[in-house]
Amino acid sequence: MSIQKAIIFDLDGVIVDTAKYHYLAWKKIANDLGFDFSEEDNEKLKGVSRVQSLEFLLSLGNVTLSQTEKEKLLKDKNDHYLSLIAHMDESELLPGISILLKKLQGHKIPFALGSASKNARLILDALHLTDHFSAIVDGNEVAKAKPDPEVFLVAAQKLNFSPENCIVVEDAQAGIEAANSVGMISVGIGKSEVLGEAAYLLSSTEELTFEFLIKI
Ligand code: B16
Ligand code: MG
Repeated sequence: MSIQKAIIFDLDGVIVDTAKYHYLAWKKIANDLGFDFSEEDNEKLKGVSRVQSLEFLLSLGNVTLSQTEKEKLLKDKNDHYLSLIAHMDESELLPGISILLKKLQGHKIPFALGSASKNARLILDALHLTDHFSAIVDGNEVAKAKPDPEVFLVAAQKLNFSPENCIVVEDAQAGIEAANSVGMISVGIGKSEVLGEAAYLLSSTEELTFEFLIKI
C-alpha cells in the first residue's frame, strides 16, 4: 500500500459463515407465517438490520402485523438464530480469514469491524477474535443501518483514518453502497449480479489475501 490504509471488515458473510444461519432463522419465520423464502430473497437481507429485515419479509409475504406481533417475531428470529450459532467456533471462520488477520496484525495494518449485527461481539468472542480488532462497531452503536454509511464512518473515526484510506470488505449490496457513498474502497465478496458496484470483486474469501490487499 502506498499510503497506509486501514481495513474495515463486515462480519456475517466475510469473517464468518453466519449468513446461512440468518437465512434459516428468517425462513422459519416466513414458513410459520405461511409463505416461502428463497435464498435469492435472502440476498436483500444481507447487511440489513433485524428490524428492516422483518419489514422486508412481511412485505414479501403480504402480511400486516401489529407492533406487538412484530416484536414477538423479532425475538423469535433472534432466539432461533442464537440457538443455531450456540456452538460456533473457529471452524466456521471463512477460508483464509484467520491467516489474513494474523498477517495484517504482523504488518501493523489496523483493522476494524463494521457490522449491522447486534450479536457481533458475542460472535467475535466465540471465535476468540475480539481482542484482535483495533475497533469494533456493531448494530448496537449506530442509529442508521446500511446502506447508510454510519457504521463505517464510526469505524474509520475510531481507527483515526480518513474514509478514502479505508478499505471495506463486504458481502452485501447494502454494505458496498454504504462504503462507496463515502469514498471508501469497496471490496465485494460474492457474485457480480449482486455486488456489481464494488470497486473490487472477489468470488470468495479465499481470494482475499494479504497480497491482494497490499496491492490496493
Ligand atoms: P442481528 P453484517 C448483518 O450483519 C447481517 O448480514 C444481516 O443478515 C442481519 O440481519 C444483520 O446483521 C443484523 O443482525 O440480527 O444479529 O442484529 O453482515 O453487517 O455483519
Ligand atoms: Mg455481511
